[in-house]
Amino acid sequence: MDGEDKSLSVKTWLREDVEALMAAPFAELVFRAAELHRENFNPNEVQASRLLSIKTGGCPEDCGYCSQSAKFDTGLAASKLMDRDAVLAQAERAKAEGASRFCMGAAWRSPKDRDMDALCGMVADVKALGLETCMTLGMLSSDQAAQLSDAGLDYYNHNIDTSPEYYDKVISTRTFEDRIDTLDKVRAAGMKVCCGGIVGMGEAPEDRVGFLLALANMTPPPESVPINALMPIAGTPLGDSAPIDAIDFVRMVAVARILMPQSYVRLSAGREHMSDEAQALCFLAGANSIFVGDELLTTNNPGQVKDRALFEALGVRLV
Ligand code: SAM
Ligand code: DTB
Ligand code: SF4
Repeated sequence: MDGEDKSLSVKTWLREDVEALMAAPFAELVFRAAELHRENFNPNEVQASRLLSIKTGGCPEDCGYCSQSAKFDTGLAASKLMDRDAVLAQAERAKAEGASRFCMGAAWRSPKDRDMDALCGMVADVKALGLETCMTLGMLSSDQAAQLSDAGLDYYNHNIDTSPEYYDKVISTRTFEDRIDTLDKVRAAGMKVCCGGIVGMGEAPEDRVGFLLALANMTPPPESVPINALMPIAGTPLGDSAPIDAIDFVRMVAVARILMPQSYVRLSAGREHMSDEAQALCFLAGANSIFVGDELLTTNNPGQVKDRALFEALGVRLV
């Protein structure tokens, strides 16, 4: 694919292109990824997002990795949608701690129409602080997507999670096509797309290829691509999964960077269990976004003290 038109929205990747990248010698792969990274971004800057679970637990879906599904006994207490003021207070704290984007997540299959006014109010409040806004609320109707967009929502996160082929091994209550359908509505409403998935769920190498291929061939590719390493949750079907090898994880990041050179590639869940050296390799291989703070939605994240030390050592500025 080298030397082709750089207008990514029209480029179609072939499965064999992705297979070849996955099989490339590590040094070649990371070098190519780093080259493309610096052609498109400042390699010494990493974008910082902060998550908040605005509605936790009790979810009717059966995503096999998730602490928040009501189908599994994970010991997580369910709670109602947070008040607008409480969300605003958390966004203010996130801003003070250096986040530039605030991502609000709800454990729903879909939002209820009666919740839309409250959700739009939250978007407006967070935006008024000068933060970018992101929400992840499950499947949307076209009307709901338009309402969120009108309220000022910049990004909608909706992950494909894995390859189309492996999807129904992980989730049975909705299909891969349902996810694509919501992503189309998000685009049609004029919002930016945040879409990625999880590695370390027992998927085969060809599923990792199929997952990245599906993302890269979206037209256009997602602006933001979260790559999560599974946080194993006791009580879920995937609670005993073996952790993904660190080198394999870096490969995923590098291939994502090469396939989607203009997208933000986020080193998402799983930093808690990753060494500084593995994270440094991910940033070298083109990761340029993270979640900051002590917690993600329901699990832990390294937090400010550890992250400050890491980014100082790397000479990286969080933006
Ligand atoms: N309910 C909404 C949905 O599923 O779209 C939004 C919230 S859901 C928690 C957002 C994403 O977080 C999932 O699609 C999945 O990729 C990621 N995620 C959830 N649990 C995880 C875990 N234990 N480890 C890694 N990533 C996880
Ligand atoms: C994404 O891809 N990762 C974030 C965000 N999108 C919503 C969520 C990670 C959740 C990790 C498990 C937890 O904290 O419950
Ligand atoms: Fe519900 Fe989202 Fe968790 Fe799936 S990932 S169980 S939809 S909160």
